[in-house]
Amino acid sequence: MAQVVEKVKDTLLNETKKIRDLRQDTYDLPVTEGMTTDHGTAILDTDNWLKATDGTNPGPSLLEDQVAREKIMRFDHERIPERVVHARGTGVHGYFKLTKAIPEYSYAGVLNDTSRTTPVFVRFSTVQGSKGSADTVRDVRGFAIKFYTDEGNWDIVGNNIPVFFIQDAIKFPDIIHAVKPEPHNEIPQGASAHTSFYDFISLQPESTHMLMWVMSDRAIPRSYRTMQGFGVNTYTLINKKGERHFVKFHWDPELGVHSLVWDEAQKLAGQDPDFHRKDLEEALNSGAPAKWTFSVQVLPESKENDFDFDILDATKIWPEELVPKIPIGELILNRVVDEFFTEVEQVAFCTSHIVPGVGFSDDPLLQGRNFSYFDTQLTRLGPNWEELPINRPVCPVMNFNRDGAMRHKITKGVNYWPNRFGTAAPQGKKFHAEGIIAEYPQKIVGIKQRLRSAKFQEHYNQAQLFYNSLHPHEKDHLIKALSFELNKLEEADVVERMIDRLNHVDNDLASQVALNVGGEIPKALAIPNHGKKASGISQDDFGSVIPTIKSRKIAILIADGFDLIGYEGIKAALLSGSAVVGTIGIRKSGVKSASGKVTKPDFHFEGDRSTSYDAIIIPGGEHVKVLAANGRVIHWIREAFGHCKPIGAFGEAVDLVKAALPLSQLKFADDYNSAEAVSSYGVVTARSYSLPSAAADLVIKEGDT
Ligand code: HDD
Repeated sequence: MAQVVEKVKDTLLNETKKIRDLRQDTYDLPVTEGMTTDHGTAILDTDNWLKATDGTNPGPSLLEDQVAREKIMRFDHERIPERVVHARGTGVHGYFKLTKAIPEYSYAGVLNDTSRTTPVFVRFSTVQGSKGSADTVRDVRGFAIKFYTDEGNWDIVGNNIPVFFIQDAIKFPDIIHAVKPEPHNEIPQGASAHTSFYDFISLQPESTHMLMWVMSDRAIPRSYRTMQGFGVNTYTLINKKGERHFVKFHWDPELGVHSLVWDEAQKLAGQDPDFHRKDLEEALNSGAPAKWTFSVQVLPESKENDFDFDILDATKIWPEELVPKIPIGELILNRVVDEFFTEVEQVAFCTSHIVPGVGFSDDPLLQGRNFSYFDTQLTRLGPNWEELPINRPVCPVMNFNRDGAMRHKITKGVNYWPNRFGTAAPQGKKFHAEGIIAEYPQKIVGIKQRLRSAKFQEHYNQAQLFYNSLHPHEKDHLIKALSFELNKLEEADVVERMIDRLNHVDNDLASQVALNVGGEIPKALAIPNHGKKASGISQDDFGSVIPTIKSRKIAILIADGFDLIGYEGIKAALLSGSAVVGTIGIRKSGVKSASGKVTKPDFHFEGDRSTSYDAIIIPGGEHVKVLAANGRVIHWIREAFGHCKPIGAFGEAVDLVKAALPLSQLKFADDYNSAEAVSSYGVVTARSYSLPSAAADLVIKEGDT
């Protein structure tokens, strides 16, 4: 195992070493001569404030102590404003490999040169919660990627959901004010189940499609590594002939799309608020890079009006049946950060950061975003934020922007253009020399008005498309999620408006929610629910079988008297599949096997929970008597079953598991890869992965009944 991690780390370091070298950063400076102040003078004592003393007893502390004052001052000013949205997140390094050049669409180097390894940085995030909120709340997940390309930084600032709540950026402050904690009591944190959010949504039909996605399992991902990424907005690509195509960007995870179950997500938010952050770190450090396929959907300008929706409307998808996805590259995330604040807190993305060959569209949401990101960094990082190591391009930067707080670069020569030295932007020369058009000469209309096109007025077709495309168990989860959320609202008229809104999607959906939350059961509306479905919406389309146990977290439960050979065999089988194994014992100080050998578990039963694991396995041996008498162990088994997780049992442990679960509902899985399971909690989900063929005598598949 260790050698795998070292090898992986070396490869990764080389691939993204370029960035580090270019930044001449002071990584891991050895503190050989002792500590210094920020201004470089030796610190002789960092434990005692300088005081007036009588040689034995100290008197008052002296203000003149620069060492102490500097240390306290630096501490007092460590925090910068958190992001106004997406405050909670984590980020890692990696690289992008183009697998298919697309010169027919774009002349961008990063989309044409398959020999390149483009370093990237990706930050995943939630939206509503503040910086210290939990990872596993129900929320959209940010998926922001910075490509450090040879032609400049390219930021695709996406989400794990392909559409958005609003069509026009001007509504963004409203939707965020509505979903963030309410101004009178700053409640709730990390949740949308409150009146102001649904008051806004129920008055904003354009949010209906996005609401379906946010109430589906997409909003409680099992891991950042098992969610899709979408650029959401419509951009454009420009080729060397000056032809323009509309484009949408997609990231599909190698592991498939998988979610937690809601009961699990809520518990994890309390038991392990850093669950997703840890999952990503453990996976990358265990030698399991996270991978996505990068695809584009491309539309020639001539087809802009061929659809019953407006392709510039961010509340609509481009169904893959109508505009196929073209896989063109691979994103591999493989290196955790060295320091969270300097890399993750200070990384800054801008939708307006595109590279030549990529362009904007008139998508009104994108147009407004282009202003907002560039503007918001000033509050968090100041005008020279692009000189910070994590934001600095790896290609030459040359312009006459100068000064501003925290300016790092020392630039010789004049600070204006034109000038007597004739210095011009080197990149501009290259493009002009090759006759490449950097800005697309788009024809634009000229009447100043505040309006939206007719197609922007339609809000239900795709919400119905989404709901129709879900599997029964996914619909069940969505109904339960909406029932959970609306149940928390204090004002009946907001509940009624929401039921009416849902009724525009599907009468059965609205009726079940109404029944659960005590609203009026609505009559079916005349609006046609065309029943159309689209691929890429139900999670099962992505293969509910996670193809590997690599980086999956698996718990082995033991107590005194366990079968040592069985235990060691199971552990070796899991580690050989690069799983992350946790041994959970009756005590952490040491558990004795039947043959008398003492094993030190990673956690004791009170110190960790089944929610942190993807499966549990119990070896055989006399220890089952001790386990059977431990209520926490029985809860481990039942909770894992209730969350539809595989439970493996060997020898004597088979009867323990059968006793712990509602036998009448049990059927024993004879294969490990079933796709759907009903658990004793009535939670139905599709989630499975192959357990090692360690020939468990009994495998309870994902809560089989
Ligand atoms: Fe945004 C941050 C994604 C709409 C304004 N947004 C932010 C982040 C992500 C997104 C992933 C976190 C970036 C990071 O990790 O630092 N935002 C989206 C997506 C949207 C979207 C996919 C819809 C398609 N955003 C949106 C609109 C506006 C903003 C309409 C404003 C008009 N977003 C911001 C921001 C943030 C931001 C306020 C806060 C922190 C930051 O920019 O750097 O400018």
